[in-house]
Amino acid sequence: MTLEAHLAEQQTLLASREQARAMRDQLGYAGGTNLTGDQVKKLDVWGHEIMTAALRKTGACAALVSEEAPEPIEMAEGEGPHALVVACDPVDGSSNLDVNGTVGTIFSLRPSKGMDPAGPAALGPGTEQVAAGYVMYGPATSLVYTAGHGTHGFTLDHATGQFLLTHPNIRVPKKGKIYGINEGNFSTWHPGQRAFVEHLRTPDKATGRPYSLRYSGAMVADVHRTLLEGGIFMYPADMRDPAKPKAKLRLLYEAAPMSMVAEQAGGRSTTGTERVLDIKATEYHQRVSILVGSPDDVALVEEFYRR
Ligand code: AFP
Repeated sequence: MTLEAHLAEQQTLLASREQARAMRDQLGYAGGTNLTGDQVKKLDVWGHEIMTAALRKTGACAALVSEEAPEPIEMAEGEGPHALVVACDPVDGSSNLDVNGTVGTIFSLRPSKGMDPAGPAALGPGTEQVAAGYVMYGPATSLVYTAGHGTHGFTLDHATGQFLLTHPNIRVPKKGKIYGINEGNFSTWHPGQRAFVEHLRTPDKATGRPYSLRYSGAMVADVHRTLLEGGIFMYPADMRDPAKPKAKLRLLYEAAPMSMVAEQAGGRSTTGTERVLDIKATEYHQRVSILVGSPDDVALVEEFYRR
């Protein structure tokens, strides 16, 4: 090899290393924590900015409650009906970003009720949502949503840029054989929650046990699987101090929209003792327990909480 050829080869190698580093850093940690104490990734910030700009452009939105902003972002200026308040987790499952795992975007729409400022219209029970859904960025990009008349799934066709209706009227199986939960937190759970998971792990042919465990770290991916295959996804509260249960997932832009999607597909969603959609949000970043999935599996976990 000549010296020139060797130098050219080294330069190409260096350029591709730079490019690779830039791509890797795009997924990396941006520094700081968000309101709910989670590490903020660059894509979280980017997702929030894209969502804000896009909603502003529509003229449909009066305010946005985003995981990445402490207070609602008012957007009543400009033309348009501004009749909706949107709550959104722009990048749900962001701890998956560094390992190229599945993430999603969750959204919830409520009427703005003519309120000015409109942000407070996002508070109240989840039954006030007029539509909800999520986008999942997996091997394919899926959009699943409900406007109160069933839950429907679309898949992005990259060739045309269109979302095609691939899963009309999704129905959650009555009972499943998969559960999803962060079992590392086992010792902090409500006794009924612990007994339920012990139950699912105990072999019994007649009732289809043991269940299999699947957990991705992104609620969007775990709920999506649960909608299609049945079973139950759970993020129960930390009950170390029973007087002060500490939940992790956010009511307005995680639990309420996913509960509406699940219920519209024939599933159920509970905190263990209460229907999630009946819980009145009093704070924008309120947290709540959620156990969501097949109606029979959710009924059974509620029974364990009552025992
Ligand atoms: P982020 O949206 O901050 O990445 O959190 C993801 C999430 O809210 C939800 O999508 C997951 O189910 C859950 O948290 C995972 O939490 P653990 O890492 O505690 O299991």
